[in-house]
Amino acid sequence: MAPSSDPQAFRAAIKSAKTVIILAGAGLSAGSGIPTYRGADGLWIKQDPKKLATPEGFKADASAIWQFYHSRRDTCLQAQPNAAHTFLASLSIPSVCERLLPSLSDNEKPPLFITQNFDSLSTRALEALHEEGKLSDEEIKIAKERLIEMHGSVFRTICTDCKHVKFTYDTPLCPALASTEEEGGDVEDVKKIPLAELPRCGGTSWNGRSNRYGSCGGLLRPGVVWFGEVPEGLGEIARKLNWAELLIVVGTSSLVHPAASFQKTVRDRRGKVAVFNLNRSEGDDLADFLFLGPCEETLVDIFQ
Ligand code: BV8
Ligand code: ZN
Repeated sequence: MAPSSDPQAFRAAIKSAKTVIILAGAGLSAGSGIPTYRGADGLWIKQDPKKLATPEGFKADASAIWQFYHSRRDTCLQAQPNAAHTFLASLSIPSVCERLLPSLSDNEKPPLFITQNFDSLSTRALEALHEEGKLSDEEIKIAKERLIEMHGSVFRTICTDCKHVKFTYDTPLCPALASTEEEGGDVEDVKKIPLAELPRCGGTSWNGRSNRYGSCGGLLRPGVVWFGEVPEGLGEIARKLNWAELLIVVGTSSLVHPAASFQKTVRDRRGKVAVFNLNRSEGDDLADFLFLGPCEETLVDIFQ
């Protein structure tokens, strides 16, 4: 049966669901000016993910990868959460959650929010509500626990030696990245930064070995999940998908696994799937609901 695009039917499903999970992809942040991956001007159309988004690529050319991620960090830093980020974050406000999702069981509030994006805009949308006093200290703590950035964050670094993980909005992460090429330049023609001048553990370029955790001088890597690496939070995600009565899928081509398999997992257990996308996407003909258009409009309108 073709997916329904009847807002009333969707609202009825939302109001009766005891467990709701949200899964987002790059389309959620498109409205904030962050390029998607596979659209006409997508990142993976212009660049080679094997060179830029794999551990092997990092071993082969850490300088090119750091320049690629440095420019993406800056793009994400300059971006602002859009209406869809803010709407999804507002589901963590108890009164909003109660009004829109009245059947959610207590331990399912707010709904689990899985994002494939590493731009941290969903985190920043929560922080904005907290600054506005719409989320208490306790509520934002719970909301952040219910947000799984399954592909990591571009604002995290991981030391390749001592494994220290650091979260920072600082930019550039080292002097050598300050004058890097603008995003979109071909990887081949970026300058070659010596390994010693790339981001190092403890923030200083390293001249002597030290085994101090967090300042060992080791080479840092971007804290994102590359192809061939295991995404984060899969244990909790698998447990929750088993019981999900409704999976809301926002702005993903549903081509990257394991996230691409979540729709089938929910449907196989008789849960419902609602897809919000600008265009048709993989598997959406099997969805129960399909709302085409920019999610920063469709997602917000449907709940009015
Ligand atoms: C793993 C970080 C083993 C780096 C990313 C099974 C079958 C086939 C392949 C595999 C498989 N299992 C594993 C694989 C290999 C691989 C994979 O899936 N390859 C695919 C591409 C063939 N997967 C992996 O390697 C994963 N690891 O499997 O480990 C394992 C797993 C489990 C347990 C044990 C071992 C790791 C995947 C993570 C890779 N890292 N990013 C970087 O990006 O720099 S992936 C990258 O793709 C991003 O994270 C992105 O979020 C993600 C998914 O892409 P989308 O978000 O969907 O973006 P896209 O551009 O494709 O689509 C955007 C959509 O938005 C479009 O539909 C568009 O229409 C829509 N849109 C646009 N504007 C709007 C909109 N919608 C609404 N409103 C708008 N305004
Ligand atoms: Zn270290």
